[in-house]
Amino acid sequence: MVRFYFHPTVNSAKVALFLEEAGFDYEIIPVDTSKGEQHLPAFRAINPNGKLPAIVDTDGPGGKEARVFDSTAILLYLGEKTGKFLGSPKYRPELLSWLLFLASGLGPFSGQAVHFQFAAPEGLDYAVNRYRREAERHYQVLNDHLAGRTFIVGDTYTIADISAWGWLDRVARVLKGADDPLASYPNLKRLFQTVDARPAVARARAVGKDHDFKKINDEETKRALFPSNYPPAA
Ligand SMILES: N[C@@H](CCC(=O)N[C@@H](CS)C(=O)NCC(=O)O)C(=O)O
Repeated sequence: MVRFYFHPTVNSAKVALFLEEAGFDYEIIPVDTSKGEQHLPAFRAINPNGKLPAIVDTDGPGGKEARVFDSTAILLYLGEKTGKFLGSPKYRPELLSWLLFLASGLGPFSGQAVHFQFAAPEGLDYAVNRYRREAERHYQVLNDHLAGRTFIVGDTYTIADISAWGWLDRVARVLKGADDPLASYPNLKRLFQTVDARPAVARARAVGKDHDFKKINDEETKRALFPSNYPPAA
């Protein structure tokens, strides 16, 4: 059994997709980041970094509970635990490379592009250009790699595709203002459509729908999501 600490955002979505693909028995524990629940001590004991997703595997190594935080760590952990969606061992160097490319490049630059286009004060053109163009550059790298391939690694669906799907699903926010944001990246568009058509995606999208997550972006939300923008309490 896995306890899945969840917020309806990109990185949790990747884990939801894995859990649904693998047919895992899991319990959803909503953590409302707009209310600051990620900063509560009980959650910090699960993820000291105070971000979603995280899991607790009640049957971890040695039969003991184990926490895992960060979406890529969770995908690798659950992939290794189940033996699912890791692809052939002969492609492991490629799997690790593309997973980390997504985790440390495409994902964070996309996230910062969203931040500076939607959340930051107006007029920070340098930052908007920097993050948006770096996001686009990462998209181009992956698009080029996907020429003539169905999936990112080898010839099977893996956790790299699950990870990429999470961000590609939010591309309209990353490439704000584009009518058809993936039009310039036809191989990414094809990958997204291939993954998005899988039955598990519909189930993953339904995860957490019965929980009333806060939707208002008020002062409490800004302080909860961007605490480093505020001076520490005296
Ligand atoms: N590298 C982490 C990033 C996690 C992350 O940034 N999660 C966001 C939601 S997608 C979050 O929890 N934000 C709330 C906050 O930063 O306080 C991962 O892949 O899991």
